[in-house]
Formats: sequence, C-alpha cells, structure tokens
Amino acid sequence: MKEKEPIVKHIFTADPSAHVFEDRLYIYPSHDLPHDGEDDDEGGEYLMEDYHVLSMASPDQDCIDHGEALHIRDVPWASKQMWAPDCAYKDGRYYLYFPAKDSAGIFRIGAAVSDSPAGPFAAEPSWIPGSRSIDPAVFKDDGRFYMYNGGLWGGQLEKWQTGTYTENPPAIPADAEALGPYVAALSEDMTSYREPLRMVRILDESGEPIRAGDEERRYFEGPWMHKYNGLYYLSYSTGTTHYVCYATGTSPYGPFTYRGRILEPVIGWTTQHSIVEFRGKWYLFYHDCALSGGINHRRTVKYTELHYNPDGTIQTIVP
Ligand code: FUB
Repeated sequence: MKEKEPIVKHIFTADPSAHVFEDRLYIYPSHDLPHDGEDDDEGGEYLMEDYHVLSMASPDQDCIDHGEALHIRDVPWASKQMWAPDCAYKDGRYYLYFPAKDSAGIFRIGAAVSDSPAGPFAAEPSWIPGSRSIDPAVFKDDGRFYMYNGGLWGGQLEKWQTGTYTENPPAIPADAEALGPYVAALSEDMTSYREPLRMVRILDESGEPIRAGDEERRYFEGPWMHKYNGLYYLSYSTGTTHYVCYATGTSPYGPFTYRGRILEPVIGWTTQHSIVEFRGKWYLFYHDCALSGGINHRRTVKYTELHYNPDGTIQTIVP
C-alpha cells in the first residue's frame, strides 16, 4: 500500500471516514456505482445503494474489503442515495451512520448496528428523529458522542433554514452569514439526539462570520471533527471551490475560527476526507477521480500522512 494511491481498485469508493478499532484502521466509505446518468446540481449522479467496510492492519499493508455491510433494501425507510457514512463504537456495539433519502425525497440520517466493526449492520426501523441533510461525522469527546452533518445544494441544507423543510427556499445573499453544519450530542442509545440541533458558526480571523459568498472558505459539506493538543478542529469541503479547509475552536460546539486549507483540489468535483491518528502518526483519508479518468461519480479513496506545524496549523497537502 502506498500513500496517495487507491486503497482498493476493485470497487469505486468515496467519502472515507477512518477510525481505529481493535488496533486496525477501518475505513467507512461511500460505494460509487457505475451508471450513465448525467451530473446535476442536486447530486443526482451519486446513486449509491450500499456500503462496504474496508480495513488495514497498518497504512503500509493491503486493504481488505469486508464485503457488503448494509444495503438499501434492508433499510426500511430509505429510498435512494446512500451517501457519506461514518461509524462509532460504544459498549461493544458499532453504529454505522448514513444519509439517504426517505420516500418523500428528503435526506435523513439513519443508524445501523453491529457487534463487529466490519458489519454486517442491521438498520434501525426509522431515521434518527429530527435528522436532516447529509454527511454525518461522529466524534467522541470525554465520553460523549457528537454528530456533525449537513451539505449544501443536493445535500438540502438550504431547504431547512426555517427549521422546516422548504422545497424552494430563497437564495442566501452573498453577504449573509454562511450556513454551517449541524451539531448535536447523541443520546445514550446512540440512535437519537439528546438535544436540539445547533448550527455551527465559522468565523474569520477578526471574529466576523464567514459569508455565504466567500466560497473559498465557507462550509459546503463533508464535516469532520478531531482534537489535537486540546484544540477542536472542524474540517470540511468548500464544494464549489474544491478545498478541504479547517477551523479551530475550544468547544465541540464552536464557534470555530478559520485557519486554512488542508487539501488543495483533487481530480473530480467533490472533495471529502477524514483525519485519524494511528500509532502516533496522523493521516488524511480523501478521494479523487483519477482512477476513472475524472468521472465525478467514480471515485477512489486514498490516504496520506498529515503534518502539524508547532503552532497547531496544518501543513497544506497538494494531491
Ligand atoms: O458521495 C456523495 C456525496 O458527494 C457526499 O455525501 C458528499 O460529501 C460528496 O462527496
């Protein structure tokens, strides 16, 4: 296995959420399926319908595909588009979190449970009550689990500005505060929120909110949270400008201050990532479309080592 090369080539994988479970690196990606559908602004080309769990004994060893871990046919409430997932471990059980559209075409976040990090996972009968939009990322801090999620455009975040789903919301003015991801702590059962969703705020270096028109820095989708030297790092994709950026704060709820870029644009429209520490080194897992020759919905997961500067900033990676 080499850095910046596909971790598997026999299937197309994207949106990697990496975790260390049982002293192995487990990767929970989306599974891109080949089809001839057109790209659109709603993400209609991302027609995924199942998840495979991948794992490696260490980054320099072969990556194993543990096979199908969950299929949409076994999710009672989901109709289509199983997008970026994540996984968390608590008290002997593994919880796979994933977005999918319900029968009304509204993105919800579901949970599925297993006693193994590789699955198979059994889906809960319905989505997490109150959940909406895409891209769940679950972060454990001091024994409590927090879920971050949300995505613009096809991810439907704009449609929830009033708190209820609105099919055609007004455009957000460029000088308005940009939308951020949601955050909420999870209940003890890990399949419901213990508190109302809050929207995370991302500020600039002067303490002013990042504006909706600031496409090089504003939140688009794909949140991830990690902690380094006591500081909380929220990282995310800027979508239209194709960066993975980060912002830091002193609470898992934020606010967060924009600090810079982690990953320059990759081949392909989407960029997604996760950050994980394994045996004293930090790694960025990400995807690109190089293997498919640039087809946006045929992506491949890769990884590379991540380096911090002494002041806590992250060295930008050029793919
Ligand atoms: O893979 C489908 C969607 O594309 C994900 O949910 C987004 O983060 C983007 O990568």
